[in-house]
Amino acid sequence: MEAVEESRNNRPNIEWFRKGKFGMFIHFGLYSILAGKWKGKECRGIAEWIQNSLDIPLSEYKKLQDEFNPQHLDARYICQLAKDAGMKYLCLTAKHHDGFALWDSKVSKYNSMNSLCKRDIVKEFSEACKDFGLVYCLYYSQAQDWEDPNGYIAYKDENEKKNFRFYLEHKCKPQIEELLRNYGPIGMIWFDTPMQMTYEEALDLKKTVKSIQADCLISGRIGFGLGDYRTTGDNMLPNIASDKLWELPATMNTTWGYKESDNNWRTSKEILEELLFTVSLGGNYLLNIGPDGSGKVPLESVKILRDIGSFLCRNGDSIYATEIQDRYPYYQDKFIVTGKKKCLYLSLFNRLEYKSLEVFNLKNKVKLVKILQSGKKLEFYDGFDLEGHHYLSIDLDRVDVDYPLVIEVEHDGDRAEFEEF
Ligand code: H79
Repeated sequence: MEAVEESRNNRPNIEWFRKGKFGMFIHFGLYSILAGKWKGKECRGIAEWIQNSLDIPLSEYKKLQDEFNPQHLDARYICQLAKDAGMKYLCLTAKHHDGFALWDSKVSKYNSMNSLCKRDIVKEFSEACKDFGLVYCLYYSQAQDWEDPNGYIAYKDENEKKNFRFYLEHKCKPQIEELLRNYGPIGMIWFDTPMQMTYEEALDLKKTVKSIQADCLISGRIGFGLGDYRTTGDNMLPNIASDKLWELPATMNTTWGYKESDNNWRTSKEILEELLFTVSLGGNYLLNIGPDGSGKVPLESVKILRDIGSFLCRNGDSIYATEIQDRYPYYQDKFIVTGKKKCLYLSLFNRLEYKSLEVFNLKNKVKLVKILQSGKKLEFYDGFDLEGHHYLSIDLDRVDVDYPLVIEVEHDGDRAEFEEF
């Protein structure tokens, strides 16, 4: 590890992550074929866990390999979708907990090249990402492997009997090496569920990654604080800001892998608001799609991505390359604050009751206020309420406004500063 610590490896290139803010997560694998159902039984919760949650015998689940033929899975189509949605990076489940690899792995025969379709899906996405200018990232479940006799299985209580070291040396590390050597630059490896891996094992894995691609970021879920950035819990939006690198992985409905019965779609507005809120707290947003067994992206997901894209192509300045600002001192749901040097963005998702917006306690001297997407200038003035509190008042009267609406406030500071209440 010394070599790693002394080289620049501990300071990988993080610019793309800091500036990009928004990425696409793709959960795809054998489980996508089952769509949340096996022998007429519906699985509980997230569908990529179906083998585990319905106790499907491995011998049965493995048979899916002979059916795996996602004819409609088109890496270029998905990259185009991501790009049009305003996403800057893409993270594919190279290997999820079930152990099935989506590439031509020499380490284990349990892979897509040995399936009906004989395709190297990791390669297809690496080429498409390159063409579309997306940073390519890979999810790899490092501790759980429900196919390897020595991989861990959560909630089944037989992990003590396993020779995890053997799995680490003979499957996990060699597969990580394949992924990092054969598919071009990888932006990050998204490890997940370290379970009872030890510090030494996690460090060993980190060293493996960094010795091959020093710039490859490692997700917080490698454990022991060894990641290059932190990951919140799945779908867990923090309520404090942090300037350290972090990311929120989120779903559009309530599953990651495709589940036919899951129609709990969130609205585009809810998701967009969460994206903006995450960015305002200093984080990145990794939004998931789960293509079905044939490789089709659910229509609802496509619609959501298009809505977000249509907002971001006009209002992208409110997220990309923004830096953390002072927190607005009051809890309110009128606007979300993001910004960068000399620029503050107020994103409004809900129709205002009165056609003026009050921003309290702003210390910076305001020079100009305009609607971001049209450049239309807005009247503004300094006001004081009857208690003497200062506010910036922005006049939206006589302005046709469409929500969501982003207002850009030009000021004189390096960042927006708010006085405490
Ligand atoms: O890849 C996605 C999830 O599969 C993975 N993280 C995201 C990014 C994840 N790994 N573990 N968990 C999530 C925790 C999962 C717990 C549960 Fe269950 C699985 C709850 C419901 C399904 C176990 C099986 C408990 C009930 C059924």
